[in-house]
Amino acid sequence: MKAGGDIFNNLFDEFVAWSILVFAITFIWQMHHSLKYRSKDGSDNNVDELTPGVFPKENDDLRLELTWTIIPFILIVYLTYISWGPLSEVWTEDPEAHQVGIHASQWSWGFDCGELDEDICSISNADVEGQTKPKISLKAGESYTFILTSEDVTHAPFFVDWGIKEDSLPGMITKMYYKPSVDEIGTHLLLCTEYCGDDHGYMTAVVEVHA
Ligand SMILES: [Cu+2]
Repeated sequence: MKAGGDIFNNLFDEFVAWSILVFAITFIWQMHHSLKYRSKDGSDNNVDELTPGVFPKENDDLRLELTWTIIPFILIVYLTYISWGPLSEVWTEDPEAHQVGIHASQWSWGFDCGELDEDICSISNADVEGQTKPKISLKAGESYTFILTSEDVTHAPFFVDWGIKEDSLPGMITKMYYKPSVDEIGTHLLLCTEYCGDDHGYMTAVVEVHA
């Protein structure tokens, strides 16, 4: 299963596409020129008459310098702009959202459905690779605000299939927002993505989305 919801996967793909293009323009072009224009045996190896320690002012080209400053700048501004979009998937707070507590401690997760209806939020256990782990059931199409707390050190719940995570900090409340869709009906894994000690790797839980 690919990690991250569609919106995050698309963003990732776009970053990879731009990275390949920038890599091709810079490294491959540079490598090609380094090989093509190197001096041959027996030829004059200082055709540009360069003097060590002296900047070759006559080779200066302001237009070229502006081009390689402005174009990458525009690209960076653009990539920053498109990165903002998905943040609202994680941090927008829907006033209608149901509040669900996720409490972290070394090395387990605890869920708190409060006074919510069984259908909206319920807690049970699930088997994850032979170990009993907590399971929370949520309803597709409902909005949830997860209230994150930690008992001891910094943890970070990561909803692997949805691509969202946030730090859980001792002495501080952080929040995460999500509205599971009908396409996400099924079981999903919740992991800890902030190293928190010996059993960090086993700090898992199951999130079930039902119709
Ligand atoms: Cu951890």
